[in-house]
Amino acid sequence: MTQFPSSFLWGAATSSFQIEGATTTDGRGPSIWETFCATPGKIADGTHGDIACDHYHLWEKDLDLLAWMGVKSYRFSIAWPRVMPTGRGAVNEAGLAFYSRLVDGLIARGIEPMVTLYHWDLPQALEDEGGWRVRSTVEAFVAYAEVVAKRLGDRVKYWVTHNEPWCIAHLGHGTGEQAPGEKNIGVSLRVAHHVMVSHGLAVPVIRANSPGAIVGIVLNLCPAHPASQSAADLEATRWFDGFFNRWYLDPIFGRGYPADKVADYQREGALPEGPLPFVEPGDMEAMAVPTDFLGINYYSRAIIRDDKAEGNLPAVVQSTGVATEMGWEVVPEALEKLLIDLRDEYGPKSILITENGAAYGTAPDGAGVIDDVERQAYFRGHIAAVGRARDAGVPVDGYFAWSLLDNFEWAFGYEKRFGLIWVDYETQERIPKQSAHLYRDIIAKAVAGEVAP
Ligand code: IFM
Repeated sequence: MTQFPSSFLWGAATSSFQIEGATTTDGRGPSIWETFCATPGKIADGTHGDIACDHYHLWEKDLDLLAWMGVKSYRFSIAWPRVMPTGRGAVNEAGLAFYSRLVDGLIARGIEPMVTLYHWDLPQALEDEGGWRVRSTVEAFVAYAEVVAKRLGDRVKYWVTHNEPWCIAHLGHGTGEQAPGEKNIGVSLRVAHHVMVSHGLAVPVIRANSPGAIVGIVLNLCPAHPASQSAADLEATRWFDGFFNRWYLDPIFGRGYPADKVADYQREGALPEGPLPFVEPGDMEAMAVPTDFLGINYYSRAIIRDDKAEGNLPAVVQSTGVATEMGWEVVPEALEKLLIDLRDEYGPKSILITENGAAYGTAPDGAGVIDDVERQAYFRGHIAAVGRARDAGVPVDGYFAWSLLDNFEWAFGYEKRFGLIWVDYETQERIPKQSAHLYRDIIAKAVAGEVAP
């Protein structure tokens, strides 16, 4: 039980492709996600984002829901192909005007906008030129960031360059589970590098065009807990932690790429021996650009077991057995530990939990009530964990629930529902779930200076 300060940034988050729909409206160009959705077998339920939550048309209704919940901030992303239909060059005024209206609508409701520049919807035209595999996309991203910052920077203070570089790189180019669907670990490392360099180069451009900007990057982190203290499990944990977390944290905090992981990737054939082929002079400095906050998306932890090690010690860390419909274990304590570990290891000056939430399909009952008890427990537990980390001195300054709305959950299509608000995809009706009522109460209490949750 914690008292959150009145300055604490309570929010909710979404992303453009997951909610907007209107993929061909008002001059928007195609993105890699339309191409991916059109590829048979890629999306579990065979759907696409063409309509999604039709937020492009229903945005005022959605902003009213945010205001009703009492959030102080709304984190949304800009669809690059809406602003620059072919990724570079010509700017689509209608696309920019949409986001300008959205920002004005938020401000009119007393809600602080937080803009994410890249949440995965790369213009297809850039992908056709090599996408994140090639250096020219770094330049294109910086130019795009400048266009958006110039237009919105007078009213937007909070900026996120990229959402979850691990997903962009690994799921998009390593396993191919997400767009553009390539399966090559070596390529995924090159992509990760370009994404992080583009972050570094965009930060000063955003600052130059948005007075007083508060800028950061968002990493999805998955704390790795060894199943036992055996050498094998500890080694496997090192491997996983380097692959998922340190590959991104270390360069951003000025440490360069972790040497143990470079050696792993060289041994495994994903990288050649010698200097990293994709690193150009100045890159490591660019990636380490000082930022104002570190954004963390936390959903679950991983228990790491080397199943192949002969005579391994018995596992002592067991799953809680409680998982969301994504199969992700529910462990709020792991978020608390992650925050403390990050403070001790990297010392970020400010942390924002930019996403945290749970997929459960709880539907309206006969009376139209959606009593999503598991999601309510998830939010209560994780917000309490954030509070404990704050009490322990970790500078966590905000928390954004994922997600405002049920939406297009990438390769899972519409099968997984993360929303505080239920969306009926046939009628586009929105119904606040009981978790939305809970979140509203938590925010109201915290803002009133009472102990929450
Ligand atoms: O829906 C995604 C979001 O786009 C990025 N972070 C994780 C969420 C849940 O999978």
